[in-house]
Amino acid sequence: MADPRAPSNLPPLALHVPEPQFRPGDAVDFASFDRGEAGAVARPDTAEKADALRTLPYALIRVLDDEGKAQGPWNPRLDADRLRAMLRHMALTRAFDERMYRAQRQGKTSFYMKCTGEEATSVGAAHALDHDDMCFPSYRQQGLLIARDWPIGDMMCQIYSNSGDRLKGRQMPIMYSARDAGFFSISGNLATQYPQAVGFAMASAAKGDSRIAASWVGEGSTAEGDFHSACTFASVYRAPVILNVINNQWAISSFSGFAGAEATTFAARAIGYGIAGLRVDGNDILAVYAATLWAAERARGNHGPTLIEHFTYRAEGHSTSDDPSKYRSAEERGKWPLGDPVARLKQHLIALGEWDDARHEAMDKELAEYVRDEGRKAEALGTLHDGLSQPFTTMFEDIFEEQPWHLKEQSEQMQAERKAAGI
Ligand SMILES: Cc1ncc(C[n+]2csc(CCOP(=O)(O)OP(=O)(O)O)c2C)c(N)n1
Ligand SMILES: [Mg+2]
Repeated sequence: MADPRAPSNLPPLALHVPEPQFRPGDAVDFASFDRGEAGAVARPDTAEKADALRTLPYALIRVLDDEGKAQGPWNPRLDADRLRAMLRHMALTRAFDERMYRAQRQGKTSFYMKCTGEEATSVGAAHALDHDDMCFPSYRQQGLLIARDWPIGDMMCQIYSNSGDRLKGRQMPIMYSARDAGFFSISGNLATQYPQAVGFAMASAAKGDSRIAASWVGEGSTAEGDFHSACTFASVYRAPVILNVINNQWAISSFSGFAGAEATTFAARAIGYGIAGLRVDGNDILAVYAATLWAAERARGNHGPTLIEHFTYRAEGHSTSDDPSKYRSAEERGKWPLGDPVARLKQHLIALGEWDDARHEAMDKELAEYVRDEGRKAEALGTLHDGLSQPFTTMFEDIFEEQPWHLKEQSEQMQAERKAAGI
């Protein structure tokens, strides 16, 4: 028998380990990125069979061109009032993020996550969905709640885990839950919301209801098994669901290559499951709106699910616990070839003669004051500086309708130990 340790005359194998294009200190040039032309991608019928849509996951649906003009068949032709409402929701999301980021730096909360640069992906989707369609978000979709006009004061109380927090301090800051806004509780376990959304959509179809579901994951999270089982179920049962992948290029300090971006697009995952896949410019709110509307119409017509990759850029750190200067070039944000979603919609409205710099400035000022006032009201109900607002004794409550014996026992033990420790 041949000695397995004997030197082989075959060429040595080499393991490929992805490496991002740019690291701290590198000059950034995105010239190799092909963004295509605004208006160039055809818009198929929403009832089209998935195998006739196979080129779409490799294209990039764009509506707004560099002059801020809306181009091509995906132009949703929205009226100026709707465009201004979307601009306002994106600007409010950004103002809210700014305020809460600073609140974390002031020690008022332990944690915050911004969605700067990605506002269009949730605000655009919220405007295209019906108000009662069910959303299964990740932690970076605060724009959904804001675009559904959910009170920002309620979101702030959740972040502060204060006496106004409906969730009684039992969720991490920013892990909102708002049944009345059709916003499913956020889970820190990545991608769990995907099978939940598909399950909701299947149930909705099985009951003959008319509500569809939509879910969002980051591109990094598509490497989770839950992403793939959700796609299988969605395909098999033709679930009325929109599966959004927010490709913001980074998963904390891992670049998108570690989730498979070097080999193909995230939208192209759809092909293997036999579902429709679209790839859109995620910084172009008109493209996001149009793609969501297309997918919603497809789902409502019982033609099945759609996977939408939103190509965007995480302009800031992953969270307040992150320092992106340690792993990526600071130049990336400024050189991003698809610009900024707020600036692009503003430019579009100005090009239409429906907006101007003075109005934009006044809106930003008004929103900053609104966020500050709501912030003061929320802070009056407690922040991290004030310690716990929710009594310890309630920690084991509200899990079951009737508290089972083992939780009762654990609660009593905790209270006895705290008493013994003099806390
Ligand atoms: C199952 C699981 N694995 C790992 C983590 C830790 N974690 C939290 S966020 C994150 C990165 C996710 O990146 P991505 O999916 O691209 O979303 P983004 O933060 O870019 O929006 C990781 C690894 C987690 N919360 N859950
Ligand atoms: Mg990401």
